[in-house]
Amino acid sequence: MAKKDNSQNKKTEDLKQFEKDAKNKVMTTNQGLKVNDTNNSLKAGERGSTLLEDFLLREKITHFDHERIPERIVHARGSAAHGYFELYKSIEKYSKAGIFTDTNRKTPVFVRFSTVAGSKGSPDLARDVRGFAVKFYTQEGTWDLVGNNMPIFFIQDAMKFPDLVHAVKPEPNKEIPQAASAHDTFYDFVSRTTETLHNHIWAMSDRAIPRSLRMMEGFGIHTFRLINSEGESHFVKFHWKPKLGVHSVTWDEAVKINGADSDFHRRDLWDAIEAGHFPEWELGIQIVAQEDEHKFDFDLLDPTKLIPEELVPVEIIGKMTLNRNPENFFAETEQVAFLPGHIIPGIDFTNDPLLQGRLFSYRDTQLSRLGSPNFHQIPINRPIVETHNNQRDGQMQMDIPKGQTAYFPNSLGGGCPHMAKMAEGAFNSYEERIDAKKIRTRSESFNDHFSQPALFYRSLADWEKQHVADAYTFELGKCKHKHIKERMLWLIAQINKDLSQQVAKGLGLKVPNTIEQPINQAIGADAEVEKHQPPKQKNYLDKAPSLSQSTTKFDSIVTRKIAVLASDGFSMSDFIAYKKALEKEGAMVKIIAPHGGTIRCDENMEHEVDASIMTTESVLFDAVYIPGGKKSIEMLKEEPKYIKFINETFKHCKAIAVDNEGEDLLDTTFVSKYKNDNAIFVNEKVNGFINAIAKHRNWDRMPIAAKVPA
Ligand code: HDD
Repeated sequence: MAKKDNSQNKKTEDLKQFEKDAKNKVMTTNQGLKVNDTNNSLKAGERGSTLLEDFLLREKITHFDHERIPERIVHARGSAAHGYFELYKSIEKYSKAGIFTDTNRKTPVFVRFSTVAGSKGSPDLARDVRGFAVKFYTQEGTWDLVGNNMPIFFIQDAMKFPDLVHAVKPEPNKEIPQAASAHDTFYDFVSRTTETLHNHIWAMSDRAIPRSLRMMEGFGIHTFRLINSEGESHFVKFHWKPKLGVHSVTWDEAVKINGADSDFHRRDLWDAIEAGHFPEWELGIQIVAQEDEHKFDFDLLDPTKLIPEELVPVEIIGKMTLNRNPENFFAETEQVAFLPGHIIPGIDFTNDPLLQGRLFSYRDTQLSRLGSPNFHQIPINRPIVETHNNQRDGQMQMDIPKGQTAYFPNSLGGGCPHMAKMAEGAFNSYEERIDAKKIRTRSESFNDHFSQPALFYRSLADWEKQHVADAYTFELGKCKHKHIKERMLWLIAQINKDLSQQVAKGLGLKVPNTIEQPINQAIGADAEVEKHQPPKQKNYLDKAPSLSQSTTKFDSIVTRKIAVLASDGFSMSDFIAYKKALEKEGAMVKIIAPHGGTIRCDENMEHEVDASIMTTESVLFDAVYIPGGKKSIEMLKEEPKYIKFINETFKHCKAIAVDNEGEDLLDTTFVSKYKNDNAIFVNEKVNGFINAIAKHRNWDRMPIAAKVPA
């Protein structure tokens, strides 16, 4: 694989003109004045007071005082990267967009991943939805696909977004808890807003604690439209499929990773790109013909519903590669502004009421976050095509629009900028026929809140189901109010009775037979409540295997991190055989020694230590290998943290391989009784170990792993 991709694209070139490099340059003020001392303020005498005259001090301090901008109201914590999108095949029968018809294009993209609830400095492994926002710098203008790593959303109408966010964010009286949904206000809201239950069960699944940002799917969520050159519309759902498959950590790991390396995901993305392991996703589309709008048992405009791939297959049409880290976090990752309203000819909106509200919210929020209607002029937000219009002035105007006129129509400016003809690629909205009453209500077709959470749960593998039960038990266990937990138990029972019983047991409660009405209070006061009760579930599909992570890809160990536990005297021949084979497959091999610096193998060669055992934890690795070497193993046995390291690796169902005396170390751990496990390898060839790492985890081990006291 290529190491670093320095290839240019139009956006990279555009950004270059704004980059600044201080290498070999003299320090100046912002006015270009050369600075001789940036360490001492101007004083009245050596020990005297500082003078107001000190413009150097004032410039430096004033800038510092204003360095922060408001963090995003949601999705504050994020990481981003540059890359490009390539189309495999034209879909001109559906869309006239250049990006969907021209297979010779490499469209530059900037992608920002995020958690939702936590603040900017919150840990990466919170149980949360992940944002997956893609900015396509196309030749027809910028298109933003602002999605998540789950295919549905919590609410059906944008009107409820502030309620949802206020409920999940830290409670307003005490600002607790940070980056966590496990608290009363969230479950008070969820238990009274049954439309949330589908996204909620996804959030209780392993999808909410990804192994890597590079190992999660992305979804546009809403049903959008594709418009072809005949002006015909097809409904579309967008999917991003990661080349590395969809993989997650366990909750116990997530909690520990947050302590060991709260930048785990951010670091992983950065390191992978720096190492030349460029993350890749394929873009897929689900197409529904205009005339099939009403053929489903759910409403295509309801963002709490997905179209199972088993009903409408996902057609793969292209690939996105992320190949460059940002130069500056603030300038790019923090200042990038995504707006679902940024679309291009060939793509259009539907009447999904959540999408419609988003079209307002994102522009509005950038005004307070970035402080000016000129936020589109910030380098990362600039389109790669020229822009001309009569919008003028405002804070931080960066352009210098020339001429006497700033209105249309005009004669003094030669009628410019003139309006684009359709043949020149102008945008026009899909001419949807509308004949309606103005009405504030929720469509009855949005009422079924239980069929899809139940389908999701039915479709999971047993180990995934166990994780969901554990997550509900944990989250509700953190709630203080019994009536909220009981409401939740009753609602979970509508999804699956066994699941609810399991959670109730963990909470020490009983699943109630009824709960006080109305069930869904997230509707207008005069709405007919009966219509919003959990209706009879519709079983339009027994199972949708595509929803389970057990059906993902398990064919690669690229970028997997393997801890090698070793000290002075470790066996070089054991080590080198494993190292070579693992690195050939793209894994990263790291030596974890009792101390930093270097260690010597039994062939008396010096080896760089990647981390001392005191500075690292097993949860930061995917698997463990222990080479032989009597002296090395005796030293490792002296350090109890190695025992913890191995026990935890076993607890988290990861692969472990040992050679020769390495087995003695294994025998001092919990694993000694379980060496016949499918992902434990004692004196075996490396191939089995590699396959076990590619399988991600040995989930069959879960019942035994649960007993590890670590
Ligand atoms: Fe949102 C940010 C995704 C519903 C209002 N949202 C934001 C980001 C993502 C999403 C990925 C971060 C973008 C970035 O990295 O800068 N949001 C979604 C998805 C939704 C959704 C997939 C439903 C399908 N959002 C939604 C609604 C509203 C908002 C219904 C308001 C009515 N979202 C915002 C926001 C944010 C935002 C307050 C905060 C920062 C920003 O926009 O730029 O306007």
